[in-house]
Amino acid sequence: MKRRNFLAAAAIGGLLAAAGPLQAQDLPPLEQKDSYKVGFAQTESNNPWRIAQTKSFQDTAASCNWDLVLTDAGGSAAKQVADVDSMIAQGIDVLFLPPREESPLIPAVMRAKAAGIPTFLVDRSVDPNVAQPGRDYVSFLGSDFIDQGRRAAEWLMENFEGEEGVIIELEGTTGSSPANDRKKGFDDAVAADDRFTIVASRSGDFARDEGRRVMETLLQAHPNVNVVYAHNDEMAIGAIQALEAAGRQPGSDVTIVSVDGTRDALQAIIDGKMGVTVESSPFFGPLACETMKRYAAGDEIEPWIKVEDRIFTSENAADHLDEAY
Ligand code: GYE
Repeated sequence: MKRRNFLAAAAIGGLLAAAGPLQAQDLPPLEQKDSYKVGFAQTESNNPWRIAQTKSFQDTAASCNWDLVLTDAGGSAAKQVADVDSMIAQGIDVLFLPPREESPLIPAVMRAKAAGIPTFLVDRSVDPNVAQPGRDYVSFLGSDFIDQGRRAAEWLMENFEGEEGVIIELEGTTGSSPANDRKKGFDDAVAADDRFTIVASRSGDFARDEGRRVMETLLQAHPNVNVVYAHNDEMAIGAIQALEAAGRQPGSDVTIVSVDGTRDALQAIIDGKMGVTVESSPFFGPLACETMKRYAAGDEIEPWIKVEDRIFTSENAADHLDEAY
């Protein structure tokens, strides 16, 4: 390159750098075609929510004409990163990713973009201080987890009949966006009501067995607990098992509030053991298909496609049991 041209190029480069973050048009485009090779990198398959989500992607693969590349990270963020890398090597057209934790998956998101693969985060997000929709990935498809936590707290504050609420909180996977945000939404809301104290808050990794084990331990330290807030239904069911094994009566002497809307949770509500579960839908396949097609057609995609959630209590749980997973 001649020196003059080099200087001109350098000046333009400098201007671009000064203009700040890349713009939406810098996201990899998606060609319009009849069928796509689609990657879905699942986090783990040890709970009904994850299994229902995977099935939703598999069902959609048939109706949306996808050649689906499916992986299961078995509960390891490092494995999920490796899974995404292998999908990039296999030449997928588009990636749907539920990042198990907020930070470790960011390099994989960046590599997908660098390889020209448009990426949509589904159900979990990444640290917004580091990677952003419209720049590093196309969009986040998912629920408002802060609002879910707040709604669980609001139900508790309206329905709790005792004088003093002693709360044990079972957190989801450490470093995951739903665990961070469900905690914030709930904790901030109950902090405004001085009947309630959160005496312990510990991770049960969104898993039933871990929820049961953690609850067993915390029960010994806090035998006066009378409220459990679990970040998902699997841990709530684990907590119910631990409470019953200790001779307690979930639903009457301990109020249980949770998030998801699994079949077992709806049944526990019907049986009077659980008070409420705020819905968090796992059925992302159809939304993924529609959003991907809109992107390929050149539509502007919102940075956050928010999923609207219902709430299940003794008033409506039986009506939704058939559709539950
Ligand atoms: O609540 C939980 C699952 O990321 C929203 O992950 C999802 C959560 C869901 O393991 O059951």
